[in-house]
Amino acid sequence: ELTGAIELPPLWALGYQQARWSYIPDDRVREVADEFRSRSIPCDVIWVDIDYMDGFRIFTFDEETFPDPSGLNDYLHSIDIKSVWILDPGVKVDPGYFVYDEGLEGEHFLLNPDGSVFVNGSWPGDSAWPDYTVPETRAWWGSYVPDFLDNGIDGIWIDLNEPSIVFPPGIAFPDDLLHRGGGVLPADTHARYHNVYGMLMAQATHEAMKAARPDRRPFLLSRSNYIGGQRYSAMWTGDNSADWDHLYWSVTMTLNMGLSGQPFAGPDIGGFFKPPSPSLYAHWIGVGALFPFSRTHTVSFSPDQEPWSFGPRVENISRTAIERRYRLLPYLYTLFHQASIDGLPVWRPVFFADPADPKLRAEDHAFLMGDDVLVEPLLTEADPHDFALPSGIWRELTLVDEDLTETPELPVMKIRGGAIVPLGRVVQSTAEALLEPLTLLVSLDAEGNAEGVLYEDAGEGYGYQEGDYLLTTYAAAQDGDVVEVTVVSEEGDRERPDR
Ligand code: NBV
Repeated sequence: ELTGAIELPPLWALGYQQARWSYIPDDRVREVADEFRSRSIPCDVIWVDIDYMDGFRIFTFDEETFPDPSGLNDYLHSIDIKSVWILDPGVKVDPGYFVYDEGLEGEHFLLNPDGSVFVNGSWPGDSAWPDYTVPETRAWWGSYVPDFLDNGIDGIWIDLNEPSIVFPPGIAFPDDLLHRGGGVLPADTHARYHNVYGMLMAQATHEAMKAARPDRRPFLLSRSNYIGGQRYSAMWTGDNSADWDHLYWSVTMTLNMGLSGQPFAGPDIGGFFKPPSPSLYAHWIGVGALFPFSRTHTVSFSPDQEPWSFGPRVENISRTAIERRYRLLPYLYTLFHQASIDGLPVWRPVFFADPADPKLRAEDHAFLMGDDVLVEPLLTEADPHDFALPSGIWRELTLVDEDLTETPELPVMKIRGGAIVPLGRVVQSTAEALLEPLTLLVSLDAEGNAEGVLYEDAGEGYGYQEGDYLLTTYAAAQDGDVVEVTVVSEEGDRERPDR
């Protein structure tokens, strides 16, 4: 309650997403999107990294490689794929470049102790940095967002906002830089504001997205954030590498993010630095498709890192892993809805199942999705982990035609006895009707009862805040050979589909 909860994301942001630094030129973006469709691997989003810009100048497009961003996005939308484009905070020092000129003119940049504009090396070379502590600067930053989005851009990705210096690497912003502040934030040095810089950038971007498109829910991903920043942005776990340790840490980091109030998180699947072996990628996508935020991403000039890049076996594992995610989306969306109301994490440590059981406290390989689905991933190359699992009934769960004896890379998943988990069908993107049909997976407890919740709404926009949603609690009860499933309570004015 002190730090706030996430806003309900658009449904598409819960789909599988594909990135690299960078798909370039624009035709390559189309090609990758087509490839997902022709191989029938579900995908909702392709990401566009820094090379789309003209000389890394933010809010510009390179005329040769990305001459027509709107045309590119129209094409992606025609095959039900959204796009998310990156922005960095550093503004190229370049008289004549509108963002730099207007930033100088409006006194929006961070200052040295002597009052001159602080300049350091970012992607475009010498760069000046917006002082997001100033309300007018946040508004100024936001003033570029509507035109940017008008290119058909669906979501925004903000990077380097620790804030971090690219050239020379390894040095931090000086503590004595001056922030002007404003509103509730007093003028003070960078020592005070360093850790909230990323969140303030996320706030500025989020608010601008919302104002520019009041009928769409903003989807924003930030590398840096702060407690409370979950209100503005999802997060990924930064530049990991293709190591088994990093696969394991991606699970513990995401669990810890959830416990810290940020449920919408996930790693670069497959690892950012270094190419993953086929086996590592297969294990990573196996569990990666279940992360609250699920995206493959890799560094520049690395070998291809798409689900089909590691041969037919890994492609099949990836497809099955991602299909599992899409079947689970109604459940996942219901968990996001819950997180938006009360801040409960989407991924939960296993000890949530039984806080009184001390042997669960150290378990950080297995995890829970919500209360009802337990996941046992293989996160080590050798020496299989000995899972500490909660007592009670946990039944193995099959979502698609996965053959777990043939594909140990796909984590075993279990449903709690006493739970009803809502499932959709396998679709290629969330633009297709997920709940046609709706499946209720019923797992009875020892007394023959079960209960579960489904949240549904338009998947986009704010109609749900005016009642256009349905929150249904289903119950199941066994009577002899028959299990009867009934609606025991409902909330919301959305018309109940005829199913
Ligand atoms: O924009 C390029 C990369 C991006 O791909 C990555 O995800 C970010 O974490 N960005 C960092 C800057 C370069 C880091 C080496």
